[in-house]
Amino acid sequence: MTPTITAFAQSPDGGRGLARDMPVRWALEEAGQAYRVRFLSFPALKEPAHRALQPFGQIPTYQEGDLTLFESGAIVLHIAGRPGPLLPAEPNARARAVAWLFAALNTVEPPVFDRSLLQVFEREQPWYAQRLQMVDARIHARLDALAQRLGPADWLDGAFSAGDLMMVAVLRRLHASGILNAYPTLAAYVARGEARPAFRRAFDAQRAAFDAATRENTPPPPA
Ligand code: GTB
Repeated sequence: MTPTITAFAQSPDGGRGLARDMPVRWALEEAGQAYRVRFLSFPALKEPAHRALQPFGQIPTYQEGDLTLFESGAIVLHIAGRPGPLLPAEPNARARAVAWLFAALNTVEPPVFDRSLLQVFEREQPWYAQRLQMVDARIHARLDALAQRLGPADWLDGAFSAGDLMMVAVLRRLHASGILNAYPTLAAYVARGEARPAFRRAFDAQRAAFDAATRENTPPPPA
């Protein structure tokens, strides 16, 4: 059965693939699984019909037969659970790949996401610059440790896994900040993830959806 995921009807990221449907799309592409996308407006996210699928009124969700899932990490893990390139078969290696997925979401992402929120919602506050400095220091502490662990390797633990997929998805949020420039090995790691054909397909699909929504919402020029 073809799964259906949800995504923003017009993502506020401007088609940069930064919303959380992106790791889900990427995982589906890596798994060679066809999928459909249901696009939702911001008001529709908060309707009871969507909250029945996602209690917090957010994207993404995943529906396949009688399974409904929310939380991008849980969805990626579910997709990765099938035989395929996202989780190694050997139990210990598999457990370590899952640990990296949690590290991406639970340890690296919090300060990265904090930075995005700060920039969007608190830019006008008198303490903005000071707080940005603090958040950046927390990001650097995480990236120092991550770069140290990655070393010269291509991926975090042997072959590419769902852990790398989620870590790259999180680190991509830092592109606009320039912070990754201080970490050439992490920048190369992100570029390796973004060069994967499955990433490209996922990225192009979300960009095409964004472009189509933009065309639809742009009034025609006056005759
Ligand atoms: N923990 C949940 C998960 O991982 O699935 C979090 C889901 C989540 O944060 N969803 C966001 C959402 O639906 C979209 S991805 N927000 C609407 C709402 O809460 O009302 C977060 C996001 C949004 C926008 C950008 N951007 O513009 O760059 C990037 C990321």
